[in-house]
Amino acid sequence: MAHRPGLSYRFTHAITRTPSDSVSNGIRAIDGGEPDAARFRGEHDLYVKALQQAGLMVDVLPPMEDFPDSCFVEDPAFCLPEGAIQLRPGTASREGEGAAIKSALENRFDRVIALPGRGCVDGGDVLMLDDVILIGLSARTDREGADAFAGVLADWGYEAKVCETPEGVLHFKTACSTLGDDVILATGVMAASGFFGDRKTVAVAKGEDYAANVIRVNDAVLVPEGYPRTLAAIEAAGFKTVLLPTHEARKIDGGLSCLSLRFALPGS
Ligand code: CIR
Repeated sequence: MAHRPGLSYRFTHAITRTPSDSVSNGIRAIDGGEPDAARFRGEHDLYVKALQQAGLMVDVLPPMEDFPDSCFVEDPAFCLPEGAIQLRPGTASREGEGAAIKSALENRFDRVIALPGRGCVDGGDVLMLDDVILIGLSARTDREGADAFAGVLADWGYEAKVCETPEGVLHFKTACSTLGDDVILATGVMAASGFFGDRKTVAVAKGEDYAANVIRVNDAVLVPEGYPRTLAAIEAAGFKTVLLPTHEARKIDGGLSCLSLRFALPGS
């Protein structure tokens, strides 16, 4: 696909969803205690403000008690300037989140389609770069889903590559992020994977793997607070940073990218 400078970080809009009270029952690999819903909503408010300060118009959707993980809106959809794709998250308690976010997508996009077939894709497994979209196979994203998704992207003029998310990593983007302009932030395992070709990588500091999930939004990189060595590495690479608390999201394996869908609408 043609190189589209800024595709991966120049955005005009975002969609988020306020954490529900049921977020305390969100899925987690290791039980490190329940997130507190009120505190989570406080952290979420700061997150929305940071997106607004970075220049985005943010749609904040109401909480959905039936879906404890529904504040992680990145997983049930994927957005491009041409339209949005309603995905099928690959775990039973989240399957309905795709249908639940459809009307919010339709408010912003003329073209909204559902992932064809029966396969599953979680948006957390999709890393959009400026010249390729990487799709990580994982416990949530299967081959059928990844191939169907790559087919839709090809129809829309985008090249996708399917990769194997390293063992023990929830989502592809749990272990890497784009900082924009061909610079990738990655854990040691991810950096060694070969997925990024000759792009420059900034290393996540040892013992700070959680900090691999950051988001570049226009001129700023939003970084979780509490990971000073990774923060210093990002700044040393020349990026302006904004720190955000993600203590409650972390308890249920969530990070900064998971909490929003970010996109650029033509003409805005
Ligand atoms: C889950 O396991 O689905 C949620 N507790 C966390 C989702 C994190 N989403 C993401 O990395 N994109």
